[in-house]
Amino acid sequence: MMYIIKLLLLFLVTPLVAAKIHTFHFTTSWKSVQIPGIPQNKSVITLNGQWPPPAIHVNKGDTVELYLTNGFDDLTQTSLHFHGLLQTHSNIMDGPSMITQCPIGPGSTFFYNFTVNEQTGTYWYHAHNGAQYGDGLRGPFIVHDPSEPFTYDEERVVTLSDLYLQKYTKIQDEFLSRYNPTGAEPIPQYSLINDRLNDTIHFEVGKTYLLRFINMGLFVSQYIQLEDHEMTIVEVDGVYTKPNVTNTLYVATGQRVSVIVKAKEVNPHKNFAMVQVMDETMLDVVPDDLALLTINQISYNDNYKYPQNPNLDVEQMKRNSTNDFYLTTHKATPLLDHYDRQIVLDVRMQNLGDGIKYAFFNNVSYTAAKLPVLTTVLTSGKLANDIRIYGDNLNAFIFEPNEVIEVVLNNYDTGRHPFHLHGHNFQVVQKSPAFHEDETFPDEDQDKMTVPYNESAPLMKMPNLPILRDTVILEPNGHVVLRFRASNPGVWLFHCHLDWHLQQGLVAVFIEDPFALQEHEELTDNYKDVCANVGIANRGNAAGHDDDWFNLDGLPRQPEPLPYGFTTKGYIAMFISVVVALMGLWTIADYGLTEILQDDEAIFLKLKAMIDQSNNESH
Ligand SMILES: [Cu+2]
Repeated sequence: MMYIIKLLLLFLVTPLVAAKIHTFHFTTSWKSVQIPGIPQNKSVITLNGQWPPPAIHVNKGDTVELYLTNGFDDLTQTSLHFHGLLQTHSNIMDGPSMITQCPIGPGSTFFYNFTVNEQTGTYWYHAHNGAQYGDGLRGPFIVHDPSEPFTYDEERVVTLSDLYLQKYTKIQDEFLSRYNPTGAEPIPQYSLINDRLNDTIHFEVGKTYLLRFINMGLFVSQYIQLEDHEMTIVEVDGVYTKPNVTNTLYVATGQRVSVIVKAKEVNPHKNFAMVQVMDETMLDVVPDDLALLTINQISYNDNYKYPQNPNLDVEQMKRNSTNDFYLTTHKATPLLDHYDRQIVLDVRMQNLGDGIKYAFFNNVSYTAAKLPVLTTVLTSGKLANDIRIYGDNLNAFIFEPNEVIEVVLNNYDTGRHPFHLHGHNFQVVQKSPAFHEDETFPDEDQDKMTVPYNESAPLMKMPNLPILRDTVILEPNGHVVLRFRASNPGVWLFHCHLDWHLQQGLVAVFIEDPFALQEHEELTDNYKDVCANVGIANRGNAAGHDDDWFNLDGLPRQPEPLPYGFTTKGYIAMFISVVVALMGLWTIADYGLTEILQDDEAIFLKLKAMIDQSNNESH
């Protein structure tokens, strides 16, 4: 009898918790829009003619079926990544172009079909094809949880981003140009919040709110502070944390932070400022007309006055922002107390022989192969765990099943880099502060200034309960150490989420348990059609060969190094002196000037002659 009752109960309960399927049919197109608060028009990528793209809300365990059709009329290619989702047994749905799929060409449709399984919390989706998401193809992806370890009355999604008025391809071309030899990152024109210049968040007296902050920007980290309201961090990157009270958040591109905020218990008879501040240390120059700080409104009543700048001490605010290294997860996840495999990645920025500044892990600047890496894994049979078939320009690493991986990142660069791993949350087991942040010194001194990880004398005590997340900041001239278990077969990208650096090649490819991946996944007809549409083969090694898997003739490679005897500093000094001599002026961040220069082939030819001559002399 008991059994029958149980069965009946099960029958009654099951439909209530049944996973839902969320189906989307999206077609991309360009459209010039007026973003609220921004005086200029901006050409953005719309989905079905709409911008901004919709926030996707699902429940734990739900399935997403998303048909993305390339409707661009200008040969723009695309692809979509669901940032933070582990895609267990659905690596093929992860999205990065030339890693787990071909770019979707005009007229072609890629079918993204996956289940979110056990994950909950705050995620986002974005184009993963060049710096394309900067033109607006990105949106929140929220996984609701019936049993969250905290309570609140209402939630608000708050997206932060930086806005460039020019089209991403134009900025990308000028950035990766011999006329930008210092690799100065393009400076955005505006900060956005919820896809407008300023936003109002409505609070009601006595209520409690969950604010989900997502930095969907291309480049700049953002500080957030609420006037006269306390924030309690309860989630980072889809991982619940022990409650942590703070008054300042620091959110790097790719990162998410959710906080609980209690509204005032009695009517305050005023509204409050929510201050958003760009991390200006990331900018090579701060143009006069760039507003680093914007004031948003926590409104109790729209008839109250719009809040003024509460005159924050911005420097103090920066010092007070929460260091995620000291957060702990809500569900105790003990330290992975050893590693089976250590991967040390030294981050450097250097010019190659074409005069362009590239980014490197251990002197390799990721250069996309001829085929998506997943195609090579799934068509190479027993050779899939032979690193040679992937070529030597991907920064590819193959992981054995379930080994504990330790990734050490040493920053031989003065920049701040938000590193993101697909397919995993990693434990942050070391996170150094910045070193020599306020000093300027030549590239040649990087080795002296950088403090790499020293395993025999770690800077911090190994945390017993380390924070888990999917995007972590690597501080200037410092280091971070990350650990995770290779228990999710797939091809997973590891890259800087400062998207300009991704374009410069700051990328590694982790090929995790390739034989298990072959068992679980196969190239679908849709996958192959999308590749065929853009002329990419569906079988072969990194150079596209499938007759001899070790033949890498024609492998796309990074350019040759600068000529012998040429330091980066020497090259840039010479470049600048030539340009100054020819043009009479030079501003590294002046892309208007760059445009004029790019037409002037004569300058480059003269430079090249000087390099060649100098090269001959030095041999
Ligand atoms: Cu970076």
